Amino acid sequence: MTNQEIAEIFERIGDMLDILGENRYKVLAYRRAAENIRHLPRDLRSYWQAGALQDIPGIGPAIEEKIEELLTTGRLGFYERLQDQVPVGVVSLLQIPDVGPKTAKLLWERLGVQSVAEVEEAARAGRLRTLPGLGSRSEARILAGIQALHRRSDRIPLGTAWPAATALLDGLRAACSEVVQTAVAGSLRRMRSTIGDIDLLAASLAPATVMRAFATLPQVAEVILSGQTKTSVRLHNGLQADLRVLEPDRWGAALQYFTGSQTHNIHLREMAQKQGLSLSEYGFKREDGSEIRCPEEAMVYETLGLPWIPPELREDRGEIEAALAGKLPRLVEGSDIQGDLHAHTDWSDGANTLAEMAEAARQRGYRYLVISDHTQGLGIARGLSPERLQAQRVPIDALNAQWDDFTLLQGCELEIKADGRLDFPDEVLARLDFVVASVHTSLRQDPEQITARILNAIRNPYVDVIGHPSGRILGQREESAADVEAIIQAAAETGTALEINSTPNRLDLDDVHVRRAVELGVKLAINSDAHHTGGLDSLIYGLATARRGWATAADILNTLSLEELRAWRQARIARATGRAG
Ligand code: DGT
Ligand code: CA
Ligand code: CA
Ligand code: ZN
Repeated sequence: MTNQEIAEIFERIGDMLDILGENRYKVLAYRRAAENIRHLPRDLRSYWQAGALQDIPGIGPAIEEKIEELLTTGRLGFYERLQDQVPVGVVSLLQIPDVGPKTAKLLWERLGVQSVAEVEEAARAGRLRTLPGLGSRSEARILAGIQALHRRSDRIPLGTAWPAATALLDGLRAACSEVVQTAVAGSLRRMRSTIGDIDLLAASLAPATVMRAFATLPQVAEVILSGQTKTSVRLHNGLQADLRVLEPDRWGAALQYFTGSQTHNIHLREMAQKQGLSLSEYGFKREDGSEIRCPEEAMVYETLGLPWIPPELREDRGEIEAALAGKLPRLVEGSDIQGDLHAHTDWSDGANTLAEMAEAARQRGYRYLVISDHTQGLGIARGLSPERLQAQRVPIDALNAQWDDFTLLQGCELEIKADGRLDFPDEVLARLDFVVASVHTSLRQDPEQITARILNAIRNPYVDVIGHPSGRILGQREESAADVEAIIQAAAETGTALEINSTPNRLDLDDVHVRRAVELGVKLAINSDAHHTGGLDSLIYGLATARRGWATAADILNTLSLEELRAWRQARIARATGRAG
């Protein structure tokens, strides 16, 4: 059994217990075990053989016993008994956005439905609205959720694929001395928010040796296809990865070709044809059959009379025209980032202390970190009252006395309440160094209602940034109905910044909205929204999203120095309060 299959069983056990109304902690324990097994770098069996199952976070004696049963017999009695109580089809209803365990149970018990298709049929027949607690609005929402489900593919988040790909290439270089060069290609190199499969390249004069080394890496669960220049494998974590091996003097051409996107490549090929050249993954061919090999990627572009184009822009969204006109943007880079404007601590729902978060930010070379714990309105995240917020100032000041190269700023992640009011009055917000305002509840309101809530926050003089404006969770929750265009326009008027939340399953704003914000001169904040020290590293995904949206350092708020950042807030407040202050 693969890790993926075992993880799925535990995931399903969690869902079944949830539908049966079991204890919350028990449900969470199974989900956590599933999540950790899913992301293991090696075969679960090897942990078991080493007697190290309980070293995996979230695996205690009860779950260890179940893993053993699965690995030795391929079956699990506990799971089979649960299936007698809850049909698998009922569990599948949980895939529908907005259908939780309570609703799934209700639909099953009252209507007897046991599949998404049956729910869809019942909704179309108007039978959902008759159930207690559901109305015609819920019915429409569930129907819309089913539509979204049909559109959804099984693409994986960038934040899952990127570390897996990097580890594979590290492993390959370590395992095989015949490898001259390696690179990530495909949508992953373009840093799309979701990835279909992982594309890897290696340059070598001994392709067969490299392929063999690749196929036997510990992450590999099975070889799907093995050809002369390409090997496709499935990893223990369920992802598919393709490795192509090529001659070093064709490296640039192959890297360019396999980075894509396909539409970008088609556009380049048309340009080549006009010059009497044909372009493929092997390089250029002239009409007389002679070759132009490209050991470097830039040579492909150079041959076509273009400057090198950053991979994040290669979607044929005007980058080739901009390159021809000498108008490619100088995209923001990691080294431009001076600090992070959104992080949580154990004062609300974060895992680490103020001191630990500060030290982690400082180690990453930042000059400042905004502590933005949740406010009281978000009860489930242990949101802070104005009093606790004031108390938090004391340790922050004490920590700041220790450094002269780094500053903790006190902020909050201000709850935008369901009725549109903000969680704190202006005088509390005025005392803070920085304010991120976000919507976390009632995300399914009508477009007018939810847009009005966010616009109200944008117009507050003390709100600096709107956090994760669209509310999407990749693979789980569609964007809210909020009118993002209206939000961007309002932000342009008030000078409020919008967040690019870097949490891998958010990436919100997305690249397309980022580009629109850049067009209208709106400042963007690339924030980690870290809930533990390691979470700070997610910033690379937000940075990539900013780059895919054509953002330069000047478009990004957290490229400012500490002094500039403080001045930026003060100037905005002064302007918004009519220069009274
Ligand atoms: P994905 O995997 O769906 O996230 O998207 P990509 O862009 O990684 O697509 P993939 O994995 O099918 O192929 C990787 C790149 O290789 C793609 O961006 C362009 C290039 N490529 C692969 N097959 C073809 C093809 O048949 N025609 C063209 N023009 N390009 C191809
Ligand atoms: Ca791919
Ligand atoms: Ca591929
Ligand atoms: Zn947050």
